[in-house]
Amino acid sequence: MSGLISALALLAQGATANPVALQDEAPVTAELASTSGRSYAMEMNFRLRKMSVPDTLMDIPFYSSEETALNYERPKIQGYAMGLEFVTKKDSANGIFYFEFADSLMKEGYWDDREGESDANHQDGEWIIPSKNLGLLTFGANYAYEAFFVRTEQTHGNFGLSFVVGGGLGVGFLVGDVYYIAQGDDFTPAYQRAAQGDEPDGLKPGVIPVVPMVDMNAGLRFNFGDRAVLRLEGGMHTMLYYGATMGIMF
Ligand SMILES: [Ca+2]
Ligand SMILES: [Ca+2]
Repeated sequence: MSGLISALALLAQGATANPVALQDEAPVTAELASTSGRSYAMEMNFRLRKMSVPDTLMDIPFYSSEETALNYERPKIQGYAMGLEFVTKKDSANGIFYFEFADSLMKEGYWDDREGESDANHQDGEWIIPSKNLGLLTFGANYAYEAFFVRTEQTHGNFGLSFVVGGGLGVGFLVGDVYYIAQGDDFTPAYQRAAQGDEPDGLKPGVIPVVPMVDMNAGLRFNFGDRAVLRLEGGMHTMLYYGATMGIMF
């Protein structure tokens, strides 16, 4: 019985001692909260992404180089996007506003439109020539939900790790031009006309000057010292992409 009483006394002591201890720690907690656990934060980030259209998608309208059996590689639609982000954060919600330039790495080359198996024609394709400055100027807004694995409060403000997933919409403006050489009236294939130095027939019709940027993103977000931010992400940015975003929180 006396054991129980002394245990209760200890508990009572603890109960009175604890609020004091919490009060002592309160300024520290508040300080941490003001930096890492703060409900509002902003970021300025630089980002770099590799974008590409997968071959499996290009195989639908065009023959692959293996199928044409010509010595011309079908060009890959791909490029590097460099841009800036402004991010506002509140708890698990991230609002990401970006603008960027996606510089095309697509080479000139032969695009052979697909016909039915019985009437396959590998001579009627077009030679497509992108101008040097071809690219997309994009801007848009994304939402990202953040699930915390390690909060910076748990590592004395040194390090944080979370999973981010989200998406958004934007708009992309085509910069530069796309020219084409068609099969000649005398049925000279476009690749042969290009090889003999024929001038392009003109601007490729049907190239869309404005494209919607549709985003679906997933990745990891690292916090360092509660000032530096790094995100490694992949997903869809109208094309498939993977990339890194680095910046500062304030
Ligand atoms: Ca055709
Ligand atoms: Ca064809």
